[in-house]
Amino acid sequence: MAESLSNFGRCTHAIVRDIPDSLGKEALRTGGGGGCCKEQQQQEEVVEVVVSPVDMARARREHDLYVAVLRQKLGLQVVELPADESLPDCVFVEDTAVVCGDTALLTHPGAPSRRREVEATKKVLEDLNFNVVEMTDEAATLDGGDILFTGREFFVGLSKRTNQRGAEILADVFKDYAVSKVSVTGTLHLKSYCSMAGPGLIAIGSSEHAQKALKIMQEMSEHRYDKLTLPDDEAANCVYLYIPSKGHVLLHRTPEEFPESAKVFEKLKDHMLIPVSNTELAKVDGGLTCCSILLNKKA
Ligand code: M3B
Repeated sequence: MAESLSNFGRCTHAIVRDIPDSLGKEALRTGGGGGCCKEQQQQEEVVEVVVSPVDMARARREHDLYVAVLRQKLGLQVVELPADESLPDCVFVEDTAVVCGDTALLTHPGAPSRRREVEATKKVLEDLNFNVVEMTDEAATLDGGDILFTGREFFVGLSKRTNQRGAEILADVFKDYAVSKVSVTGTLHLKSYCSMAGPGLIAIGSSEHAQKALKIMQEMSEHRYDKLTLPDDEAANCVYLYIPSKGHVLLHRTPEEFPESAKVFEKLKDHMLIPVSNTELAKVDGGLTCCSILLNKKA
């Protein structure tokens, strides 16, 4: 059944995962170096390849704060999975499942090195009694970072990580919703430059790539969305939640990281704004949405 729009952003539980030591050297990155695959190095127009090392202690402090916001500040039941050293990207749980209502589609991540990340997510979702569907077609690939659910429909980014077959399977599983495909250019995932900032409100970056994607989404949709344009693409990846006791809540990148974008967020008067810094995981292409799977479990 289609979720009611008034439920958009409601959530009771979150799945997060600890950062393994292996992230620093082995996590995949598009910015060159480390785990960057050949295919990416050839396709990506890397103008300048500067590999900044991840400060692991700082990465963990930032991640702990993110988890504390979800657990203490917002009162969610947070399931914290242990890190797996053999899965350097495992902190980015968003990519392992797409959950809408009580159905959870486990993904088949585009990067082979990330496929086993799904196992731990599967276990949690089964324990929480979600209707869990697996993507068994080996030819299908899909990363949760390419899925934008607006409350009314899905947009699926076709990227280096998500393919047509993956998008078809998602459309099959979430039959109540329209599913439209958007090509992702210039970055890793669709949500590398957009996300939902509220019901009917799309946060979007200012780059040409981001604006092009927005235009395609608007053209394909039967709905009208409001937009929140952020000067920085990275800042357009924010986490919206609706918490009955607090109202509209938005986790967004800090003024220290993105001063101009923070000013735009600060104009949102109906939201409880929570700045969260993510300087370290950003070096391996991680944003705020990447680090959790948000669930709404009805009593
Ligand atoms: C990032 C995975 C990085 C792997 C998330 C969405 C956009 C800015 N090294 N995964 N889901 N990307 O984030």
